[in-house]
Order: sequence, then C-alpha cells, then structure tokens
Amino acid sequence: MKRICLLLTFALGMTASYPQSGYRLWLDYKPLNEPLSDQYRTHIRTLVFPVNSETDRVAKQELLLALDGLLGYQPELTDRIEGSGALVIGTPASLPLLDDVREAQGALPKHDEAYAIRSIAGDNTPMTVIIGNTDRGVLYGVYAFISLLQRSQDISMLALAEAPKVQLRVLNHWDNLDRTVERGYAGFSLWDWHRLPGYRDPRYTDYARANASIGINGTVLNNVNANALMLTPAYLEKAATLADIFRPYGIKVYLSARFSAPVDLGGLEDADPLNPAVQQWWSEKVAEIYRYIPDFGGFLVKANSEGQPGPQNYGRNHADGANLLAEALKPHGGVVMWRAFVYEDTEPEDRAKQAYNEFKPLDGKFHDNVIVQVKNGPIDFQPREPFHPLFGAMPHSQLMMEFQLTQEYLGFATNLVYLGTLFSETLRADTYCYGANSTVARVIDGSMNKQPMTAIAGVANTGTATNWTGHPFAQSNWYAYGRLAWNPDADAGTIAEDWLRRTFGNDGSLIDALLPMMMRSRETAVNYMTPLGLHHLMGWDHHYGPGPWITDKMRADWTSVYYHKASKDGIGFDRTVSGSDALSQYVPEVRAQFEDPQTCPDEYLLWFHHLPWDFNMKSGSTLWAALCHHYYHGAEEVADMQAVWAAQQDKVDHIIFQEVTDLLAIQREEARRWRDACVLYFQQFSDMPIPDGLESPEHPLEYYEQQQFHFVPGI
Ligand code: GCV
Repeated sequence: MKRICLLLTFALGMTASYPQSGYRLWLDYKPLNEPLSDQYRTHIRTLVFPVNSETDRVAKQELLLALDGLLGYQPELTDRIEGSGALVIGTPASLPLLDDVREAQGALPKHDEAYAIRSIAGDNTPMTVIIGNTDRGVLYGVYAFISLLQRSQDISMLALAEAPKVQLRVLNHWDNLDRTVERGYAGFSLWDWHRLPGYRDPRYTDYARANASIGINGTVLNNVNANALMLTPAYLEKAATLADIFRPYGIKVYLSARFSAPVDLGGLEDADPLNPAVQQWWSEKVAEIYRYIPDFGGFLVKANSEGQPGPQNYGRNHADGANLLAEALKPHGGVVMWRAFVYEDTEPEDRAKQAYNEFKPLDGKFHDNVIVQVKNGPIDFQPREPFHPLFGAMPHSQLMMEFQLTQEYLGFATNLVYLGTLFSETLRADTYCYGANSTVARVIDGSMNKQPMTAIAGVANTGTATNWTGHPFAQSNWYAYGRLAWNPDADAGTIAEDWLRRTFGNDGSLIDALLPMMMRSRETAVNYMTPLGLHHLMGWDHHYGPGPWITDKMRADWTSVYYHKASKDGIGFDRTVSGSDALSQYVPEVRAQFEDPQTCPDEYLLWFHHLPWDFNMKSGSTLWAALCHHYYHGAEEVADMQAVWAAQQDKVDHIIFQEVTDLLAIQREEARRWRDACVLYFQQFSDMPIPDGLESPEHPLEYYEQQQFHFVPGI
C-alpha cells in the first residue's frame, strides 16, 4: 500500500497512464533482484537529506521513488548522522560539518554543478555521502547514485567526483507553435501551447526529470525557423510556465528569435542591427522577457539561412546581428547562440565551404556572450561527415557543437541507429589546429582556446509518442547526447551499456547481445544509405528514403546529383585542390589524411574524391564492387539485427519486444530499398555488373524512382 501511495504521489504521469510502454525511459525503477537489494538496504538504513530548495525537494523525491521501486523500501528519514548505514546528502552549507562530510567535501571539484559521492569507512557497512556545491550538484549526484543502483554496481567503496566539462548542455526543439515538429518523427510537440499556461501537463515534469538525470540544463522551446509570435506576451506567459516547471531540475529556458521581429511585431521599418530604433526594440523586448522568466537563458538564432531573415538583408554581417542581441541580453546575463548553418541563395561551387567562408573572417568580432553554434559536419547531419572545418579555426571566438538527435537523415523513427558512436566520432576527431590532440571535444569544452563560455546543442527527438522518441531505441540517442554533453570524452560503448542496463535490466546475456548490435547500428545505416563518403542521397524535401536521382530543383545544392556527381567517368565530389578545394579549410595534418585517394580512409573517399568506377580500392576490389558490397552488407546487417533481437523475446517487456520487432522489419525493407535503388541508379553510370553472389534487386530502377510517399512526417 505504502508503495502504491508513493508511486501515485511521485510519478503520477509516469505510472498511471502509460504502463509498460517505454514512457518511463531509463528512469523505470523496476525491482532489483533480492540478494542485491538486501545488500543495498544495509547501506541505506537511514537518510539525512535536508531540504532547503525546490531542487532539494525534487531530488529527494526522486531518490525515494527510486529506492521504493528498485528496493521496495524506504529508509528511515532522520536529521542525525548515525554513521554506519547512513546515506547523507546535501551541500557543505546544508550538512553538519562533521569530519565525514568534510572528507567528502574535499573531493568535490570547484564547480557549481559538481558532485562527489564517497563511502566513508564505518564498522561493517560504511556511510555514504553525496555532496554538491549547490543543490543542482546534489541533484546530479542523486541521479548518479540512482544510476549505480539501477546498474547493480557495488556501492560499498564509492569515490566518485564529477563536474560537467561543458557549461550549457542544451536541447534544441524544432517545435512550431501549431505543435508540428520540423523533422520530428515522434508525434507532435510536447508543448501544448493552446492549453498553456493553464494546464501543466505532468509530462513537462517527466521531461525535466529525464533531462536532469543526464545533465541537460537548457532547452530551446521553439523551432529555429522561428515564428515571431513566440516573443509576444501571450506566448511568453506560456514559456514562463514551462520555465517554472523546469527550474527545480536545473533547466533554463531559451527561445529561438526571429531576426525580423522588430518589423513583424514592433512595426519598425527594418531590422537593421545598426539602427538605434532596432537596438532599442530588442533591449525593451529582452527586458520584458526577463520579467516573465527571470533566469531566461537567451536566444538561439538562425539568420540568413534557408530564407530566414538576418543582418545580411541590411548589408551587415553575422557578427553585427549576433552582437545586437548580445547587447540586449548582456545586462540580464543572457547569451546568444548564433548558428553557422548558413548558405547563400546562389549556386555555390561547394556548399561544404560556405559556413567557413562566411564565419572565419569574423573571428574575434563576436561579443563575449555570443557563442557560434556549428553543426558537426559541413553539410547537414548526414549519416557520416568529416568534422566541420570551423572547429579549431576560430581561436578568438566561442564555438559550440550542434548535433541532431532526431534522425532526419538516419531513418527517422523506424530505423534502429545508435548515434552515440556518430557523436563520439566527431568529438574525437583531431582538428590539429594546435598540434596533435586538438580534438573537437577540446574545442567544445573550451580547453583548446580557453574560451570562457562552453556549450553544446542537440536537436531533440522527442514528441508526444508514448515512448517519447518514436523508436524505443531512439531513447538511447537522447541519453547518449546528455552523457556526451556532460563529458564529450566519454565512451559511446559505456554509455550504450549504461542505457541498456537502465532500460532493460542487468541480464548479462541481453547486454552481450544488444550492445554490439547498438554499437554497429550506425555503420550499418551508413552502409545501406551512403557508404564510402557519399552524402545527400535522400528523397526530395521530406528526406525519406533514397533519392540519388534528385535533380533540377530550385537550388542545385538541394539535389543529390550535385553531391555524388556520378557519371560515366566515375563518382564522388572532388574537394581536393583540383576540385572545390574544400580540403584547404583544414590544417595540413588533416589535409594529409584525406588528399590522396590511395591513403584516404574509405569512410571519406567519395566525400573528398571523384574516382573512376574501376578505381583500385585498398581491399583490392574495384570501387564499383566495393560500393555494391557496402550496400548489400548494410542490408544484410539489418537481418542480423532482427535475429539478435528475436532472441531477446523472454527478456524484454512484450510490448516493446513487439514494437522493435515490427520496426526492424520495416527497417529491413527500407534498407533493401536504399540498396536496390542506389545500386541500380549508379549502375547506369558504372556499366558494370552487380558482383557475383549478390542477389538481383527486387524491382527495376524506374519502380524506385516513381515511388511516392505522401504525408511523410517532419515537414
Ligand atoms: C530547421 C536542414 C533541415 C531543415 C532545418 C535546417 C536547419 O536543412 O532539413 O528542416 O531547418 O537543416 O538546421 O536549420
């Protein structure tokens, strides 16, 4: 009875309405096995956890919920630290300064969000102290402790100390005010604008819990293709309600700002950043926002990109635009995240070069509360891209990373693709900008340029789907993003294993089967979509499925033929000095890795080179044969994934088992379609047979070219 009450009190939305469907994410506190929970109980006999803030309150509530679920047990709540068996949680200010607490405090990194967890040797069972410099550190410490329990870790000898390496760890929601989500595949927007601010959907709290549990501390509520209405009082009031709900969880609200808002809302004649009336308008608007949301984080801006207004409309540059907003935000402590995802309307010689060309000359011109948000690669969240050449190239400016969690180019919410490996591949790439080991991670965490403000953004994959992300495994991408935002050097495999354990439990054979499948899944998708460095081959506009034949659109660089350049003489985009010379945007050490097709890693071969179909690959086969083998191998790997998953039937919840089974069947069909469409399309140019031993495509090329998909989600 006690347990039921707790569940109802603490997790109304979590438990009552959505049983066994993935709604609880990695915070599903299922009972641990008996011997272990007995052992844990002896370590958590009593709980000392003074509550001095809302953050303390929600942290304590979460801990009690977790203990009740995992151990079926509530510790005795007390004010006295009784040594053995006590769990003591708080800040140096909130806890009595006993020697034991001091010992834990000594381990605490000097950081607002840091925590330390220490076992203090006692008689038979020691005392455990979770300490943070602030209540937010305590909250993160509590979630870390819960994670240890969920993963059946030994908690008798703990000596953990953690501080995030990146300050602003933000989700970007491409959510529109009509609740559609641009490139969203998990239903509608979580934000029920119509019923806000009156109705506080319990889901908002669960969203905050999930984010806090992985260290995310900011959220941009609306699409970067922004509607100026977001900045009107009616919507600010709604946003303020969300900010109130998120605040105890250490999460700040940010908004995407439409650059033309002074014209759209203020009736000004222009939005020229050097116009004093425009400056005045922004300054007043920002002051108004802070009246609604006193800890407002700041603005995210997409300007002069894909038709969005920006400073270039008035002959100004991106620094002028960003600094305009930065000046308005500065007195309130707000920041501007100014996106570098820009490209001109005219046909470029190479779109991959444009962001660098526009931003590199502005290095050093941005105010100190501006941070330039750069996508992981130079085109647009493709299944594989080399790291963006701006990383490391702007030593006098602050740069942040933008990843995409929503799988716009990686199979939407039907394909099982773990993105931790993709994120990590970029973060670990060496820019060589300051000699060896100048990794992208070190640019992002500020250690490279000593940049005072650090940040990272992930385009959210959440929506109203019962399981939040559409595909049950897409939850792992939200999870991995948060963990890598906290520590960009963290290991993608460890993160995947942690997610599996927290989501599916600690059965060793399940982990042994599913972990390799997850770790391989992104390479599998690359194989059946865009192997060997190919990119931008997807269907027109909706970006669903293959479309290597896309040509003759309003912009050349929105077509596929612009990127693969397949012809009788070969395939690939020459970005060496004999082509677009995009390689010159990287330092010589990086160039050296890619500029010779004989030594360029296969993964990037056709990104940087245009090569004949009979080019001799390192494996000894021709380029054409290698391309075919990658496509066929990718499709076969999905069949392997189906077999691995089928063997887990007895070990996972039956609803999730069936959902993933069905989605893998869809993924297999989609992988075959990608394979057959691309191989047949490119074969027109190679004029070479599909290698022996590979089955014939199911249909002729025209069949794939003529297929139409209506009402594809995300647009
Ligand atoms: C929000 C790609 C997507 C667009 C997106 C854009 C961006 O082009 O297809 O939907 O717009 O990136 O990142 O701004």
